[in-house]
Amino acid sequence: MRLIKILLLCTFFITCRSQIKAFEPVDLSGPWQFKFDQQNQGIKEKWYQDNKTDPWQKIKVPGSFNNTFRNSLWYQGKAWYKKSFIIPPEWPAGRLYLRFLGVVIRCKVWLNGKFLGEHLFPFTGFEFDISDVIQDGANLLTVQVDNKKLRSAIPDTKWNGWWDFGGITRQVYLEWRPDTFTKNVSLATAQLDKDKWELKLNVKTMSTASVTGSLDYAVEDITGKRIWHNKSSASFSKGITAAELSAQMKGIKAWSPKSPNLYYLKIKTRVPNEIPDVKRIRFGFREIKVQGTQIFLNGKPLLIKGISRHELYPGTGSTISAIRTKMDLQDIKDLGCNMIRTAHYTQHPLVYDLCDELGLLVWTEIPAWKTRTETLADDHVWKNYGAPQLQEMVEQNRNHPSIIVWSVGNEFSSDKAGTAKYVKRACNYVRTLDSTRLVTFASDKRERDICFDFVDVIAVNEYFGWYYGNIYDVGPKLDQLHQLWPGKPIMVSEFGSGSILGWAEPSPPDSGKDYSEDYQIKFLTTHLAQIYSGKRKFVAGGLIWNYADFADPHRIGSGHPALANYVNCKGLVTRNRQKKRAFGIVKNFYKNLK
Ligand code: ADA
Repeated sequence: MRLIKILLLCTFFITCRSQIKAFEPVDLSGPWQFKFDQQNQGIKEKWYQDNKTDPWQKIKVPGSFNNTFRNSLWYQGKAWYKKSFIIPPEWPAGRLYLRFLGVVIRCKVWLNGKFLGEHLFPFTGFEFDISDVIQDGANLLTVQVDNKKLRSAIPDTKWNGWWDFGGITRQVYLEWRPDTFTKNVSLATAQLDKDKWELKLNVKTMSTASVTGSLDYAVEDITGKRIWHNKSSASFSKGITAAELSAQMKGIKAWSPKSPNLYYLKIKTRVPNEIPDVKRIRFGFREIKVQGTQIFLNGKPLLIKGISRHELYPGTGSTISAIRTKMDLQDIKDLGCNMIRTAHYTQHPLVYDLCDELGLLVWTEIPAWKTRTETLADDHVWKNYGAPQLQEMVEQNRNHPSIIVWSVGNEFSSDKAGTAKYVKRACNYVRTLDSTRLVTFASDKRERDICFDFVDVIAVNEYFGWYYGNIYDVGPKLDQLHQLWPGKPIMVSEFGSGSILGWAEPSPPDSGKDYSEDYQIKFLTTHLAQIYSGKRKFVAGGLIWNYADFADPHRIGSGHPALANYVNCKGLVTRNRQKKRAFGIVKNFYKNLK
């Protein structure tokens, strides 16, 4: 009898486990059908309900149409994708969602001929509830993508600092969710004592009806040991119900680049007669703040040793494999860095996951790259592109302990009033979304900037000795900035020079665009020595431009080496990740930096 009971119990658990397992999202990656729409005929001819296969072509999702089809590298305009799918028959009643991780630049989405909605900017995710549109058998998903740059948008037509690879460049998932599920969790951690921390949660639950149930919270360490638990009954109203709670915990191991300790938050939403919803979020206990002219991480002064990394790789555009992403970030960690800048946009969720694991701090941003003043000051642009893009960047990535800086843009005219209007409202808006991180932007106006009052840390891009001045101007410039803004930390958010692998120059100059590896080494070592002189306590460190060479449409002519046409070659490694001599020099410098 006892054996039968054990067998029955095992069967029950295996069935339950397989059932929960069976509800994993369906990844719609793979072959889709594709058609360019240069004449913008698609909507008029209702391509969103075109079940024919001819004359559609095959394309891989995720990926870009610019590097899939011949002679399409420069294409900017409309293009259509479509895919048929069925709902897994084992999925029970509940809610069905389509989740996109990112499309470049804009898109409109239809399902079974019904318009679901649109997304107006690149590099952040979005989703649609398709529960009421889905049908038995095949469902036809069509997406109109448009990678034409617009003047009144963010990014705008000034964007030409990296290649515009258009398409469904990140994964698309089909997801089952119970009628009552956790839709959004924002967590924040604060240090109370050496190993005593506070965890604050704001949990938004979505429900299709007013129901009562319970919310079951637990925090576990990386071994699965439960360190905190809280269960409470809950009344969920139809739509969104917000719950806030905070808890203090002892014996916590903080997250830092040296010790990237991670924990799991589990939230189980139970409602009678429904399959429970279990949300599992990996996070870390980490605190970042500015005190005077220094940045403090977990109560200790932070010295940033960083580098920027574009999400670009030859042949795959901005769709980079998981293994390549991991190799890049491991390389950056081996370089001795403790921070990366995801210049100039919100990158694939895997980047932040890996930075959490490897112990790399992150500066992430929206692609307001040299955006025009009149565009940034425009209220319509703010409402449709600025605010929602900042909101998606923060809300989709805020639970990563690695992220410490939200940036509202790069090298716009922050010496002009119109831009100051944007910077002020963007920084303040980001703080309403998340008051636990630093907010700033990367300035190339430096001593002429009028927006530094709005930021937590002053960040300046400088190319002394490359575009202007000479390599020894950095120190005096930092001192000048400190005299103008004595109360804030300053960091150098970009510095770098171009080099061609194998080019040598026995006596490199002190300025000018010399593309030898020797000059890149001289440029970087002199800048690093001034940034990390140790004499300037107000300097929080720097972010080298850039980890790798990358596709850049405005790199041609005016002295740019022809063999590097359309390539920004300021990387420490080539596009294919071949190390240049500067990589070893920088590694040595960062490793010996105390
Ligand atoms: C600017 C810009 C970078 C890159 C750099 C360069 O600082 O922010 O995106 O274009 O110049 O390489 O010149």
